[in-house]
Amino acid sequence: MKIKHIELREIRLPLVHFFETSFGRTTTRRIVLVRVDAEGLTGWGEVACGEDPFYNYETPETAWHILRDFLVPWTLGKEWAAASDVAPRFRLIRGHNMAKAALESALWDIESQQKGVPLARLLGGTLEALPCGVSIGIQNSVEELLEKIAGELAAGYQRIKVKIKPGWDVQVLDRIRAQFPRIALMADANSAYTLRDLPHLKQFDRFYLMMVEQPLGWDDILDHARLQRELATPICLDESIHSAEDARKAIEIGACKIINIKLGRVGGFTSARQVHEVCRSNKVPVWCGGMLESGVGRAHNIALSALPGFTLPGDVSASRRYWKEDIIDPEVTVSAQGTIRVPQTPGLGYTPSLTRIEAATVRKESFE
Ligand code: OSB
Ligand code: MG
Repeated sequence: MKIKHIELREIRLPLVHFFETSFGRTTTRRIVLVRVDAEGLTGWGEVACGEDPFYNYETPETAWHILRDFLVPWTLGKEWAAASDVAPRFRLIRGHNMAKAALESALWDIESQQKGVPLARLLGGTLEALPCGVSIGIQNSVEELLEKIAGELAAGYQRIKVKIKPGWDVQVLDRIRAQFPRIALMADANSAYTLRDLPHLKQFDRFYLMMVEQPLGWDDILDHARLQRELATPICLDESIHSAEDARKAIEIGACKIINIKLGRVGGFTSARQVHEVCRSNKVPVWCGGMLESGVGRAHNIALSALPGFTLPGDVSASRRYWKEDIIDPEVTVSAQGTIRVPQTPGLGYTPSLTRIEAATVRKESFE
């Protein structure tokens, strides 16, 4: 495919409900979208980073810079045999995986339309209905959290993930287990603890969680290996895994028993497929994480989640949990059984709404 035109846009989307993690609260998302035109087709991608460099170092500004000054000039006007050919070229840039993934995934979108196959199938996906969980942020009170959990269970979601931090962990999990003794439950700390908290973290074992996600340093695997030896609860790594090599090393030293794959964090579909492969060959289950994506990123996450190693419920849930109105048609819906149907039509299977995207746009830049 020959790339004719690339457009960067920043959109603002207010969340239906604030989302709070151990590193802070988000109320409105700033999302950079990438639109690519090639061969008379249009592909879309989304930069998954947060507004602040707290989950990782990327921000909408750093992504815009890396896209405008490097990734766009490297791809524009060039002929690419396949979307998978850009990843080796992008590897020259250290990090900035979320910027890379946004452009790369737009090319996968185009390739799947060109070939007339669903994106999920082009990637090697086989699942037709995806098991869904939800990620519930820190609330103003435990009562509000318990109410939210009840609501999500009533909607059919198959597992509940709650965000934790020091001061909002053991007591909260105790209350959850008192009310919901048997639900599939997990906790995500987003790097809020250190090995000094070992005696405290050991208490988590009494909640028989499916896993505890990224309890220690955002860039650590060694201390996680030490912690995993002391914990019965499986550790799932999120922040520390950026590539198949990271996954291999983490598995090799016993730093985790489960891996959360995020398309943006690992730099796109080519890398995500490699991480998936390493995990599968080591019998490490994976699931698809989320970054409060708009419909564009959500559609990509759905395609990725169709790969056969995604055996655990992911964080990819219905559009309405995040947005009054999503920017794709149809919006993402979840069945009463807590599943998302993988689209069987060519391309993304969801159409970005130009009117809604335009209405939410605060800046754009075009490259011919
Ligand atoms: O660690 O998985 C995370 C949101 C923002 C940053 C990091 C994380 C999350 C989530 C939300 O857990 C997942 C979602 O609902 O999109
Ligand atoms: Mg996480």
